[in-house]
Amino acid sequence: MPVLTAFADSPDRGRGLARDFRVRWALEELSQTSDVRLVSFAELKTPEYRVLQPFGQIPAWQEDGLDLFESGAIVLHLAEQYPGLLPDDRAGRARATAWLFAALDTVEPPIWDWDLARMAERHQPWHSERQPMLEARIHTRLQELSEWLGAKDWLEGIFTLGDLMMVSVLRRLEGSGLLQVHPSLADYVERGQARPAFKRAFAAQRQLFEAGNQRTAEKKAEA
Ligand code: GTB
Repeated sequence: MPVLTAFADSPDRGRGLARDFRVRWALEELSQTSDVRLVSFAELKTPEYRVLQPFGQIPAWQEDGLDLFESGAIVLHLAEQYPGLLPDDRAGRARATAWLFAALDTVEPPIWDWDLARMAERHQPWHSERQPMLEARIHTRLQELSEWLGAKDWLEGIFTLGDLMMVSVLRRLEGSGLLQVHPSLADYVERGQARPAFKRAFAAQRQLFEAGNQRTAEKKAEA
């Protein structure tokens, strides 16, 4: 059985926002399973773990004869092996892969910069001045993306790994109100989250998170 690593104590508090979730969702879309190995922050930084993931991060993937890291690479690797996330034709596969990269390399960076600023820099004196610029960068990308999407359900008409990654990236804006400025993208994310595979992956990670909470509560009660 392949093994996927995930946070033992996820700061996303069971909302499926850490990057292991996109792999879990892909596995469900492809009707595949894996074990999940929960890793503490301390373990992530050990030399043993860095053999698997050089940057000391989740997710990492282990299967017979292959250790892999980077959520995009793992999703692409899985989609190339099992039907469900890549079109059959060569051009369709290339277009879907382009959207995977667009999600990770064009849309995610401004979202990540904004979120990191909210989390790590909010007490800095310049934070409130910088935030509108970071939000404007996000809106530029969201506007461009919504123009491309138009009245389509999915970026290339049918659901592909590009949509799986784009929806995963946009979910990071949950609760910020930024996505709602672009109603067609809010609907797009809703459509992604309504997929049965998404729901199964979400429920599974939530169950694991709650089991972890339960264990922590029991340990506290014993102490
Ligand atoms: N490019 C890599 C990939 O896509 O696989 C990036 C992996 C990555 O950023 N992993 C993060 C990590 O391991 C977790 S997902 N961080 C620990 C470290 O660097 O020491 C990022 C993340 C964290 C928390 C939330 N959250 O709380 O909502 C969401 C996403």
